[in-house]
Amino acid sequence: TKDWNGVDQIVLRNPQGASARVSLHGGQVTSWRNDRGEELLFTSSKAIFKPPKAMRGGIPICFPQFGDCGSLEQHGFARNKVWTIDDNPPPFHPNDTFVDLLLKSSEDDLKCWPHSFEFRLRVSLSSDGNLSLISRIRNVNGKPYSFSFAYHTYFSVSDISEVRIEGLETLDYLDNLCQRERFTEQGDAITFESEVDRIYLSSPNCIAILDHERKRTYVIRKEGLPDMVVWNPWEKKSKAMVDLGDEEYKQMLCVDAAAVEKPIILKPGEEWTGRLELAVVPSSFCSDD
Ligand code: TA6
Repeated sequence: TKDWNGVDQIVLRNPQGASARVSLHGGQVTSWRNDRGEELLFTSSKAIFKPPKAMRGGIPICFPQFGDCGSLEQHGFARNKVWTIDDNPPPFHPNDTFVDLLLKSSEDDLKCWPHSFEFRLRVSLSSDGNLSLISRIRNVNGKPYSFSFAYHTYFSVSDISEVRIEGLETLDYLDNLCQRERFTEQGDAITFESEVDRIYLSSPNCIAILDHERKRTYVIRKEGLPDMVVWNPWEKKSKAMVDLGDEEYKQMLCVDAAAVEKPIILKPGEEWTGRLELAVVPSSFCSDD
């Protein structure tokens, strides 16, 4: 199918009826639904489905820069590019439905970021409805280089004031609201009563978002991505954003598996892999930490 801009998008569906939608614009996941058809990712009603910005919602990919601490545009250029279907994909798991996308550095990219890469993204939906994204980034340049990265994931929540995150207690974080000054989180689960924009460092590979009202827990598993970004713009910032409704901050929470504090370094010919796996369960559940 096509997206709102005539750019191709791919719909994945498992036999139980769960689904996911991926746009070639940005390689962005724009929808993930459980087998009851309930949408699990937030998309703004004011989202602008037009380049050169990622649409507000789903899972934009931030590469090769996270944020604006660098020479590139905010969150890098990958989210603004039209990706292609990868016709030479890596091996796969037979029970998953998936799509393989590819982004290679263009002449334009090389002018602002002179490091050739091949970025392979697999988005898959398992038989139990879990969504996974695997990014493989290869240095096809003659010299080493580094990058930062994030799966900027907008979760749909019932009411931001009622949700909490478990798994980030006692960690150090960089506060984007204070020039990335470093603080230490106290012992309690994270709750929300004002704007939050933090990069939690060296976080566990499994954390959970508990949505009490919906009796829903999102379980986030990651590999190769040491940090976890937590963002909610709250009231004032939402009003200043053209592509977010004034009240919509209440229904969204961004929790991004990321590599920000320590950039990923790739030698010539080397490949890096970063995985994200999302599941929804009725209660708190993290088995492998
Ligand atoms: O930490 C998340 C963040 O970098 C915030 O500072 C915030 O502005 C957000 O991402 C969204 O960025 P965007 O460029 O998509 O508007």
